[in-house]
Amino acid sequence: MLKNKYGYFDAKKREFVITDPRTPRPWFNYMWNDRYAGLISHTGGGFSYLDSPRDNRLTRMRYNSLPWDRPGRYVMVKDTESGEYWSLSWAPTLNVNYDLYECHHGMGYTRIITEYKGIRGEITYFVPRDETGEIWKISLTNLSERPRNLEIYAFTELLMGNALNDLINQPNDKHFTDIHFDKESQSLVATRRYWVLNKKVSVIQPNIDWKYILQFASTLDVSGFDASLDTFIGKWRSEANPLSVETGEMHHTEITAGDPVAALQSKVKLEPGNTLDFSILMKVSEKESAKLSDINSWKSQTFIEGKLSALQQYWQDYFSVLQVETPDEKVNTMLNTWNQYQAAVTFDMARNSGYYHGGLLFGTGMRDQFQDILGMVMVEPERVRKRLLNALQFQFNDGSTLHNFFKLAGTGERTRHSDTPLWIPFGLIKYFSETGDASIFEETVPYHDEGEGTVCEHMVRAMDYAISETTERGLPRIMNGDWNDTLDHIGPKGKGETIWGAFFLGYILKEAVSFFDFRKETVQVKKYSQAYKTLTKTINDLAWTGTWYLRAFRDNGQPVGTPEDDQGQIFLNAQTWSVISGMATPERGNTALKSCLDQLETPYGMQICRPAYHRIDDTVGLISRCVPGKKENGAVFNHASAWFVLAALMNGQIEDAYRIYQKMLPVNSGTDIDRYETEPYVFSEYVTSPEHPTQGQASHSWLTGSAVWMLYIGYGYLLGIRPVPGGLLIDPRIPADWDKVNITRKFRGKTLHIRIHNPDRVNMGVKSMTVNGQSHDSQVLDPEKYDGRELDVEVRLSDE
Ligand code: IFM
Repeated sequence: MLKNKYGYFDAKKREFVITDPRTPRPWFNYMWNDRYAGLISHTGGGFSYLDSPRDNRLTRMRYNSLPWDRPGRYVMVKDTESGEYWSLSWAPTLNVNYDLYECHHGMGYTRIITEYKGIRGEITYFVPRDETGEIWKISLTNLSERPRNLEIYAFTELLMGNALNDLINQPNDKHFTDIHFDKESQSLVATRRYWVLNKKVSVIQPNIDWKYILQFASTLDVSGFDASLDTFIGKWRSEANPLSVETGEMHHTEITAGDPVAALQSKVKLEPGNTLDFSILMKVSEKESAKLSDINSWKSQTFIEGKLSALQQYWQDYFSVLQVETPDEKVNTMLNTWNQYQAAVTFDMARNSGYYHGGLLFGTGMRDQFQDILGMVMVEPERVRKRLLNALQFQFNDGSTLHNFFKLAGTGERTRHSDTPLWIPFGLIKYFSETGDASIFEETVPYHDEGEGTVCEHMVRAMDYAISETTERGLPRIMNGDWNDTLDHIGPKGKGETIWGAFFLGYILKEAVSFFDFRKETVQVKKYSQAYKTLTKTINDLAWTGTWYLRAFRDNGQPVGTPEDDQGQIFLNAQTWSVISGMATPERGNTALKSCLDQLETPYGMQICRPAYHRIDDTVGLISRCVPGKKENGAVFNHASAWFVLAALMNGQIEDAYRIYQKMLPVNSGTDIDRYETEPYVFSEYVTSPEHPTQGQASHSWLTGSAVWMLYIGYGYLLGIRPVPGGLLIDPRIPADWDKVNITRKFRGKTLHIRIHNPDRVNMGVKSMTVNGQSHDSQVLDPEKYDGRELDVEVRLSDE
């Protein structure tokens, strides 16, 4: 079993179980559906929102706060005999020593189990798949031998509206809250009498209502309530010791101004050995059509159980699309569960709503969105299709794009990052390769400024725009940065050039050529093949240093990333993409990757560049203002490190690729989890490199492009089962000591049971392949050519 000192993986239940709450950071999970989402830490901390974490936040979480993850969704139990009270999620009453504490972070739910003074509490937090609300499902068991009189307090701090405004204008914002207790539905009914929907910070406010009401209810009889944070918590106190809990007196405050809380009290008696099941409900409805009594239907145990099992069924179906069995338990754990799950989270949360991403600034990044489909597209292609069509609205007529957009505001920022438009063809071709759905290219989508075009036109405009934004000598202008956001001052005058961007453009051109070739569109094939050829020559003429490729040229023509530089000497992306794009000659590709291994390999993966910038360099940008060894300034930036794994696999350096892949797995962090700090079940954006005293420390977990890339590279290149326009390409590139791999993959309406045999212990080379017992000549399998829903695929590797 995989474990560390704070917990272990339960592979069967797909849970990470935390057994000691004193983790080095709060360890989070997500519970969400298409509209309603929440973060939940292993202590019950976190926040919820509807549609947009910036514009429509429901509950509050304070950033930069101590303790770390406050507030959250708390249920406290008080023993009326002793007066002692404790929380069912450890926080906020941290100092209690429980006889048992377990937090089970599972798929879309988090269950926290505690035992204290003979009372066992189990609280399961989840968001139903099809409701705008959340449920805290609770069981209390009396393990002691005497009857217990208990008071139960459930509470959460409300925000209701614009979270950015709440942060900067809370003393004024609190004049618009409105909460009362509805006797009929026995629920607290909360709303706000205005809604800030500005696209930026502004003193001008729109004259509109918050469109929703939020109801907070219990399935138990309510003996008291409070809507005012001040009266519930009391003066000079915190959520760790609320006055109302201490005194047992709720104030029944209904507020029309003030800081809002939703707090309910219930009183119960538990006989020895008895269990009481109840739930706390939070439901959001549109104000105009809301019927307060609707929450009553949520109160039945059947409803609650039904919603929980529907959620479990959803995830069971989700994982049935891809399951693997390799000799490496860590790879299995990541690919079968956590990596897929994290990919689903990034699909919906982008780089926006997390503990490290406050949900106020980024919205959905265009480039992130078109990459983040890589996991979800296998499972819910229709949802991905809709998402792609939606995102295309943020492309301009000339092919350029907004850099990011906000769901409710309907617009975002135009930052002129050079790579962003090119992720459009990237995502669309990947979508097509998975689904074979050519109809998407005929859909019409408006441009963000004027006019409209088919999806195919959108894609072509993105590429043509990128080709047109090249300098006289034919390299892409870096503009305000490329994938590396922090290389943002290399080309302020419009002359600076990106070498990584050139390889990326080359990769997209190559992909476009195969795509148009598949569609038999010869004009496009010719056009983009020519562009690829010309660009390949230009890069190789201008950017090769003899040992690796340069990263960029500044406005004044000075190169970035030369062997002579004493900082920012070598950049990983320029080397890896020289191979991924197929633009490096085999000799240069080998040399470039060897330079990466010599210069950039660390115990945690590959550094993004080295040496990190120790002096500020105004002609490079933010990268050099960040401390050395962290983030883009020389950390092991997992997204970029993943691309090394990809390049090495493509280059036939399988053992190197596998070594780096393994080093990057968060599961490995168990060896020194106190140093690593973040959740061991998901990738973090980066791990501090040896160039910083905190080396080995991870940060910005969950919302990172490495989630989808490590998944895609893992199943698509390492195990080598990869969608291409013509079907599924079978080209495993596995460690030589793996004798066999089994894969179940649903693909274009069929279930494929793939068995890879490696009797000669080689890394790669498909010697023979059979489908349903019949020999199959090509490595590309088109399942639509076969009858029946199940296909047995036998693959034999050999270097003969
Ligand atoms: O490429 C970006 C990404 O869009 C957001 N996180 C940081 C990456 C590197 O700068």
